[in-house]
Amino acid sequence: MTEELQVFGFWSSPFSLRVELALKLKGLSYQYVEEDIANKSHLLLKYNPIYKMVPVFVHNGNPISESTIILEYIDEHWTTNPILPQHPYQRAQARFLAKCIDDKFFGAWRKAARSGREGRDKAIEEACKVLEAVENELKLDGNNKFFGGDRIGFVDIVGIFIGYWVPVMQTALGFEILSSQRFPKLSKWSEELINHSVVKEILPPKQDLFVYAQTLYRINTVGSKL
Ligand SMILES: N[C@@H](CCC(=O)N[C@@H](CS)C(=O)NCC(=O)O)C(=O)O
Repeated sequence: MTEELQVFGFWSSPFSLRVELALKLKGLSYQYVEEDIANKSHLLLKYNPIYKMVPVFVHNGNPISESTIILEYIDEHWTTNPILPQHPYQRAQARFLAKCIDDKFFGAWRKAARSGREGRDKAIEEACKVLEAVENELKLDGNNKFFGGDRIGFVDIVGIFIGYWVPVMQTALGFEILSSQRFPKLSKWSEELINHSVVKEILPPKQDLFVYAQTLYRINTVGSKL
C-alpha cells in the first residue's frame, strides 16, 4: 500500500520543523502544506480542533497533533534510524529533557521575549537555569556530537529551537541566552546540529527569522504564535 504522508506546518515554526526533520532522517517522502496561522484552513481546524495549531501530521488520512507525540508515532511506525533511545530508562530521560525544553525553556523564552527590561532579566536567568540542566545532560566525547550520541535523536530534534532559533532571535531582540562562554557544550552542539546535511537543507533562512522575530515580539506583539 502506498503511504500518504502530509505535514501541515508554518515556515518559521520549530515545532513543524521537528516533524519534517524526523521524516527526513527516516528517509520518508511527504507532502508539506503551508498554513497561514493568522487565517487557519478548514482542514487544519478539522484535524486539530482542540489546539488549532501546527504541526499536524496526517498518515493515510489519520491526523496526529502535538509535535512530540508525532515524533513518537513516526518512530514507532517506521523503526529504521531510531529517534528515541532503545533502553527504557534512556527513553524516559529523553522524554523528560524534551518536556523540560517545551515547558520550562519555552515558557521562560516567551517571557524574556515579551517582557520589559525588568521582567526580561529575570526570565533570561530562568531560561539559563533550564539550559544549565540541559547542558549537563550533553555528553560530548569520542564520536558523540549529539544528545542522541553519534546521530541526531529525540532531544536534538526537540531542542532545535535552542540550536537555531535562539541564536538568531536573541540577536534580533537584543539579549543573550545562549552564549558560548556560559554554554560551551550547547554552543558546540548547536554548530554540529545546524550544519548537519539533513538539518541544513530544511532550516528557514536566518534573515527571514530575524525579521520575523522583530515583527512578532516587538511590533505586533502577537507572541502566542511561537
Ligand atoms: N505544543 C505544540 C506547539 C505548537 C505551536 O506552538 N504551534 C504554533 C506555531 S509555532 C501555532 O500553530 N500557533 C498558532 C496559534 O497559536 O494560533 C507542539 O509541540 O506541536
